[in-house]
Amino acid sequence: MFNENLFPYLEKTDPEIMDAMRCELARQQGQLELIASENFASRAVLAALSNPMQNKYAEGYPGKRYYGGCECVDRAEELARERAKALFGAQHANVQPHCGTGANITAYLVFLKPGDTIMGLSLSHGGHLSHGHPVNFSGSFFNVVHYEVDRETKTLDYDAIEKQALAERPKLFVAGASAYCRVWDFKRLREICDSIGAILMVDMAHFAGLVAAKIHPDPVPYADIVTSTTHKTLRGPRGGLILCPEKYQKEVDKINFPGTQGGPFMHVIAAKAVCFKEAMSEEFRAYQRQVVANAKKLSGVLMARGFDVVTGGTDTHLFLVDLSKRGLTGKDAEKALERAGMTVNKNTVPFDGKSPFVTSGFRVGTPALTSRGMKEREMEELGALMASVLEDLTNEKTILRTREAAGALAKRFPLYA
Ligand code: DSN
Repeated sequence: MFNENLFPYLEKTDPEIMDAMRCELARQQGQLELIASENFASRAVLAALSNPMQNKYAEGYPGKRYYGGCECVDRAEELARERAKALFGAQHANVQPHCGTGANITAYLVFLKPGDTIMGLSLSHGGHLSHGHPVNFSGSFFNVVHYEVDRETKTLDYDAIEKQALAERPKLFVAGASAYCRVWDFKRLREICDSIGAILMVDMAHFAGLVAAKIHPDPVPYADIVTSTTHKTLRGPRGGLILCPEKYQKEVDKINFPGTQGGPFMHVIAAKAVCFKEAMSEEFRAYQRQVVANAKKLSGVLMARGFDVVTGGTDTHLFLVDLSKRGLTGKDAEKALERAGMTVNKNTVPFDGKSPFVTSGFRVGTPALTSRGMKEREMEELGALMASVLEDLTNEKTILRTREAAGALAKRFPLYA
């Protein structure tokens, strides 16, 4: 049937793109990937992404499409929906959003009209652009009130959030973040939302894998709507997901298509189905436990070397290193670490005085390296390498020596080899 090795065709038709792809593969294999939102999908997920369903138009939903010939893709979408529902214990799943922000756009439009008030975590305190930042659609369509973390503990202060919510009375409250490393109290947020008649939306994009493995509080029983991506801790294809109770099913599906999207990416939906199946396994749950254990270990090693980790540790797959006391910027740290074979991203820390292009810190995540099989022992090694670069950021000899050591560590845990 279908030729499983497609690369010779790409090589022949477009050697320049083949070369760029080889370059990226070598980068992923040779570098230590610590970007908290990235991961390495399984070969099964990659295979599903490269399948002929990509050729199929299937506007609509299984059994109710605007095109003929949808019987095979219907099976894939049904499987994806049913698996997502079973994995997260949700009454309804929409697996069509192309990305997390797309899922959020749909979620907002199910409940809100332009000009309504939303309340989301400020970007500089760990929130996400699509939670009301002025440069994003969410910030220009809606009236936005931002909550922040506590100045002292750098964690969420639910009493302060309640006070602010009572004063501002948002129509919708967004929980979730891209750079917050502690768990969320969804029950308390539900109570706050109930007291003002607000919708509770949870964007679990970052910690969805942890929720699936039942090692993070579960938002599904408390939220009116849950959005996610499928490629971060969940380790699937790039894409979005929406979960909701049955009572919102019709509206969610209608706003997603035809409301905000056109034809669904059926090959990506097939790959999402594979991802959800993988996430139901005991192996996946063990993987998620290791992701968190690795993040705790790596942050511990850096703290033992004298680095400030925001909130003094982590409950999840990520943490933030605050360099302000050392007089370093996240921008310089990111550059030096990259040259030393470790990929992180600069990130503002709460109450940061520096711009998002410079920042006083950087974000570290362990999902990708844990997918390569690394455990606490390797986190010790990696923490020592990171610290040696950060302690002497402009020392070329250290950078080159570390680059070699990082490459050797990567080689011991082969990726797609
Ligand atoms: N850009 C993602 C992250 O890095 O957290 C969120 O969309």
